[in-house]
This record gives sequence, structure tokens and C-alpha cells, in this order.
Amino acid sequence: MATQLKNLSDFSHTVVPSAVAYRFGIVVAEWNAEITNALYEGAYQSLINHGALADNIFTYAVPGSFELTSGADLLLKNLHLDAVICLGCVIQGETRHFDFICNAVAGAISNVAIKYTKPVIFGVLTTDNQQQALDRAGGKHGNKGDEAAITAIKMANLAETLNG
Ligand code: RBF
Repeated sequence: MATQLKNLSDFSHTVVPSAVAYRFGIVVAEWNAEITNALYEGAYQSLINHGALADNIFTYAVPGSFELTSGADLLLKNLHLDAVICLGCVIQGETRHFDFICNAVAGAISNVAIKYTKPVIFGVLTTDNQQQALDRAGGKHGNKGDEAAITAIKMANLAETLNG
């Protein structure tokens, strides 16, 4: 596969706009906390590294990935934000919950983005096992939280460019 062993969080070849003017929400699922905490650290540090002010980053926890959408909705309704980053990790189990949660979250996050006309970033790992998740939360495939933060900055900048 083309992306095998590639660091998917490598944005070094692209220009990332300054995040200094933007306000970000981060919603983090408590399920698989070892993974989601690592995603959060990656996302937060990336926002700071690209100029975001700590006072402009609003972080809230929700129980599981299924609740990320409600969390993002509440943040967009109550805080003046330029983008929301949703971070979660759904690991395949023995039952069909995996499919229901992944499908529900992916679709609902898109709906919240459209409802508020704001970027809502899908930073949810959907993996077969814990090792695949670790590989993408600061392991050999980079940190998807970092990638989600850069996507949030780029989309906030696009919105500013087009909306003024
Ligand atoms: N939430 C996650 O974020 N990741 C999971 O891997 C995950 N697995 C679950 C498996 C089962 C059987 C159940 C019942 C829930 C799971 N959840 C998981 C929690 C889910 O996102 C949500 O918090 C609950 O279903 C309550 O709405």
C-alpha cells in the first residue's frame, strides 16, 4: 500500500497559515484515554506551534466518540469558535458497535460542520486493534491529533479568506 510506513502527519511540504487570530475548540473522548490523550497532546502542541494562543484553545472531554458530535455542537453554540477538533479512538471489538459508532460519528460531524458553517475536524482513529491506534497517536505513523490541528488551522484560514 502506498501509505505503508509513511508518516501521515508530515505537513512539512505544505504552508500552514498562522493560527494566532483563531479560536479553537477541542473535544476529546474519554474512551481509550491512553490514545486520545496522546492525540490531544499532539493537537494542542501543534496549535501552539503554529501561533495559536493558549487562551484561545477551549478543551472539553466527552465520555465516548459517539458524544463528540454533541460536544462539538455545544461548543459551537456557546463559544465563538473558528474551528472544532474532535478527537476519539474506536477500536474494533467482538460486536458490531464499532460500525455503528464510526458511521454515526463521521456522518454527524459533517452535519454539525454544515449546521454552523464552521470547520469540524474528524480526528477519530478507527482501528482493528490497540497497536494500530498507538502507531497513529505518536507512533510510527505520526500523530493524527497533530494532523487534525493543522487541518483545523487551514480550514479556519480558508473560511476567513472566503467569508472575510
Ligand atoms: N467509545 C469510543 O470512543 N471508542 C470505543 O472503542 C468504544 N467502544 C464501545 C463499545 C461498546 C460495546 C459500547 C456500548 C460503547 C463503546 N464506546 C466507545 C462508547 C460510545 O462512544 C458512547 O460513549 C456510548 O455508546 C454512550 O453513548
